[in-house]
Amino acid sequence: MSKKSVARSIDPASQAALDTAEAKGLDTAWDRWDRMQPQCGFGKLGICCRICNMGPCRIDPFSDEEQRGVCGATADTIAARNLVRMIAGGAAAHSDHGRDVAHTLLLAAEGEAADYEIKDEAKLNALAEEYGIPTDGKSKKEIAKAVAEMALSEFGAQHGPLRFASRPPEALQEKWKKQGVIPRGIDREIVQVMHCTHVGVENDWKEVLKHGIRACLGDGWGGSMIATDLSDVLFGLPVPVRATINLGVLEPDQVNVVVHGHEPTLSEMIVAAARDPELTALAKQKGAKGINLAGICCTANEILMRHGIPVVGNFLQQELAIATGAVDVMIVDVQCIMPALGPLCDCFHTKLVTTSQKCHFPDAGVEHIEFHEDAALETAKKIVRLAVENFPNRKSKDIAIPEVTEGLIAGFTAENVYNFLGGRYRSTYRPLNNAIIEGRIRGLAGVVGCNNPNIRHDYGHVELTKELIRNDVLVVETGCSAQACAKAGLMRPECDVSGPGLREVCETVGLPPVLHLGSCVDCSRILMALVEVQREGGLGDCLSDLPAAGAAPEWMSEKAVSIGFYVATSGIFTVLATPFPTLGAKALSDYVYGGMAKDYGGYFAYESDPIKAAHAMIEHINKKRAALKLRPMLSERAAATTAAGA
Ligand code: SF4
Ligand code: MSK
Repeated sequence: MSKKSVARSIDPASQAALDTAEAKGLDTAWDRWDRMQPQCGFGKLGICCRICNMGPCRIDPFSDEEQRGVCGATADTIAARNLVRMIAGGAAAHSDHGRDVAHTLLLAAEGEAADYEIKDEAKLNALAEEYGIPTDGKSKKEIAKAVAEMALSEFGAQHGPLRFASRPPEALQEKWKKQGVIPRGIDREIVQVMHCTHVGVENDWKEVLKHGIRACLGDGWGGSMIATDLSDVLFGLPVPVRATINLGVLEPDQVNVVVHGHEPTLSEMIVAAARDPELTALAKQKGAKGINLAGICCTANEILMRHGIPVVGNFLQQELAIATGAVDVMIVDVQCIMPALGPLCDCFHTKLVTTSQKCHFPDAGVEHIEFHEDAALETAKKIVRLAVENFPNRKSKDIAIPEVTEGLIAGFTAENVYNFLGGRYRSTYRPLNNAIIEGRIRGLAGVVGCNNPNIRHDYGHVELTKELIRNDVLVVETGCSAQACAKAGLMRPECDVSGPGLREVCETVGLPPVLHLGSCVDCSRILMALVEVQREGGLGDCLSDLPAAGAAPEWMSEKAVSIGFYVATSGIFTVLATPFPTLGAKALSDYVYGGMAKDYGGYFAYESDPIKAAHAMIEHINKKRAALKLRPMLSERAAATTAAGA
């Protein structure tokens, strides 16, 4: 591997693909990132405003005098407005995904989407009960219709609170009430962010932030949670499943269909189409051994969790997958799909197919086959057929698939994850809580988020996670973070990086120390797992009492900002590798990186060194253990006994 590719990624498959891309003269996100340097300092500090046409206004962070925009906005107001608009963007993306799943459930219940069925009746009934929907004497479809309508009503509700906002402990709900941030309608909160950040509306930065907090809570405890719960109803609750990950899952002698994006309503149908006997026979006629379906980014996580479909890679590997020359069709829906894919696919035989009314490319070679629920399987088959027919167009000189794969176990949920940790015959969180209380497991960490060329690919996720498990912290992950750690072998039960207490617990039940909980909307599974741990008892009254912390080591998207804020305002200390763009605004930054703890229990820190970031989390977990008066860790007690005896 070249020094350049080794500096760009820790993943050997990506290093090889980067070298191939360079040899072929292809441009990647890393090249474009290099050419963007130096990036705009005002933008990084959050103190550039172009909200109205009196601007753009820039605040000089080195000025001795207080500077204001033309309208009089301070640096804090400007940065807060920019920040909450990022939250609104992220909350909108997640929530629109949730709305689409709810809409599909409604169509399925009404018989308008015949290709979908309701796979988890138990979860459907539990949701109906939570929503107060009577189920006696009603058919599955009638209950599903009522649940879908109730979920859809949460988006446009004018009055609150959101129903799932009553899921967390009362102590947390009280904090939200005191701050006035209990979310009402999901859409309403997003619209309110856009309104209050219009020129001359909300001029107090702290109030601006509260509008953003209401919107992110509407995402985490609303849109995202609806997306997760209703996906489970429609497509089935995941169960632990073995699978394979990395660029080497692409097959040289099969039709490679790669699905990229987020929404399982599409990817589930592609799974069915790729298994269609007629299409498989056609693939053989065309000279292929079969059809190989694989995924990128979060839609990969959706079909990995429920079907064990192999994963090509995470966000920064989307271009590298095309650069292998072996992808016959890449199907995309929404979110995290680089505009660069259009021109890149022109360099290969690869066909890029867009499927969503919300995502198009200007490039002539990109085909738009719009996906609608009423003809879901038919459309999916049409796209897979396109891949099969494109297979003979592959050019052998273009093919360069790095022979690197790794095994993993995925498919954990709030409903199943800790049951396994307690052993196969225990169905409560008690064993997990006891392991924490007794000092075998130090605490819990959620590590989530994207890739970003501003940090060596996967390095942040993998090094931070290794340091956490070495220190007996059980880690749960979603999104591209989960994929990074899976590629590094941390999601195999044989993973031997863990500290002694965590290793003992994991070996006893045959689980990895890092658990894959799904896609980025499934951060809601992390929230619910924490709720269950708190509810089990012995670890405090509020989520902020738990020995738990969060991290987003390579974040880049607005969705990550929304996730970060709903996690922190739910009480969880969260470490970012790179800060939010607010550092030019002192009062706002002081609050985000410390002050908000007194209002919500959680707050943020930023640290680019993943080992130091892990230790900031461990220190926080240790403080929470001390506040709960938990015994020292078993390993520390054993070391102390040995030292005393010596
Ligand atoms: Fe400048 Fe105020 Fe307009 Fe922003 S809203 S561009 S700070 S005048
Ligand atoms: S795909 S939001 S890069 S996690 Fe969910 Fe990955 Fe981040 Fe997109």
